[in-house]
Amino acid sequence: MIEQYGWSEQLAAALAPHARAGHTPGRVVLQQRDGYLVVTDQGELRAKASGRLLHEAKEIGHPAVGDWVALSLSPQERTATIHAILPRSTAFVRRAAHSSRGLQIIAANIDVAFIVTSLNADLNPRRIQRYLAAAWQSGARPVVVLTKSDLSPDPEALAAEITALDVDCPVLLVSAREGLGLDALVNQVKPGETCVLIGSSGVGKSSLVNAFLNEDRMATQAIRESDDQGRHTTSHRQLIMLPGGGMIVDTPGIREVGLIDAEEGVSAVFDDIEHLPQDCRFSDCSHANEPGCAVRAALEDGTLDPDRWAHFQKLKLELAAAEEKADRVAKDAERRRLAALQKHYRATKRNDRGSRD
Ligand SMILES: Nc1nc2c(ncn2[C@@H]2O[C@H](COP(=O)(O)OP(=O)(O)OP(=O)(O)O)[C@@H](O)[C@H]2O)c(=O)[nH]1
Ligand SMILES: [Mg+2]
Ligand SMILES: [Zn+2]
Repeated sequence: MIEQYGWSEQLAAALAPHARAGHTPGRVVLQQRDGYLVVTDQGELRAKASGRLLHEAKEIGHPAVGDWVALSLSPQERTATIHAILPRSTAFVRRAAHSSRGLQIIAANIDVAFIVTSLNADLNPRRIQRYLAAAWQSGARPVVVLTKSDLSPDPEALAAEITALDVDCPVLLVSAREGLGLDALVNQVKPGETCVLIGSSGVGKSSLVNAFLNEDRMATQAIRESDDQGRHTTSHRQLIMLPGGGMIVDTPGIREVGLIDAEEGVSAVFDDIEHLPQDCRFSDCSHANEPGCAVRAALEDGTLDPDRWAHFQKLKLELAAAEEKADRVAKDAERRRLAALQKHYRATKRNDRGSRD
């Protein structure tokens, strides 16, 4: 059962110490206010986090949809307790609005991030870039998805506009309503892989899930006519098995893209590593050959896996590069917008003068 959800040897190794304590693995498929739904080899069970895990949540966040967890089961009641979160391969993170609540993981162990924007509204390159930076940093492969292609007179031109931003990832056009482009989207997700839909309310995320499933499983709702904004129809994050063997996480529309925090994403995955350098003797330690380096000590005594350390350093570099790039692209777009405005302004002034003369 859990193999279908992407259970791997690596995860089995991570579970081993918990298995010795009698715990079994499961994957979080639904997160609600009062608890979770997890899939296990015993089927789907309601679950709650243990008190100790809640205590640790400040550091690594609460269990999130997509997380692999170690559970104790109480099969009679069809419930379970989550005792530990297995190390995440990727995580989409944002700072909770109330900072006391710490990190909020939008989804964990995501392979592909669909950055969803709808063609009935103005394309916002800056927003797309910020989502992309967050996606790269989460560790997932991003794909830009332009929805409601049926509402645009020239969807290909808009897709070309985004591709021209040098986004370095596929840009796909879809229409859930007309069933266009759906296969190309599903083909991005291999069996056992998990993708997430990230985007504002009303762009058509749940409609896409329904189109993939060929049934109205998720609630959808028309956007407001006054301002084209969505109505925040989806209220929970949920992981759904697709017919092709991949999985998809539907999420509530994100109100504020700035809240997706790329840097925190790295922290949520590499929590243990991030704190290590604090133990180095020198605060500016480069972990190369300084004496009293905690990182090298951990590498030598085997507590820090060299591959994980290398991956962490690579992500840190990419984070810096992605932020710089997002910044540059946003400034570029802003300059072009102002230039166009100026041109328009000069032209109207000329016309005004023309009509007065
Ligand atoms: N014309 C057209 N309308 C679409 C398409 N996809 C979705 N819609 C409409 O857009 C509206 C919003 O769709 P949802 O799927 O509820 O959007 P959502 O992104 O899940 O929104 P939240 O759950 O609030 O985040 C609905 O009225 C859909 O019928 C499409 O391909 N073409
Ligand atoms: Mg929805
Ligand atoms: Zn060091």
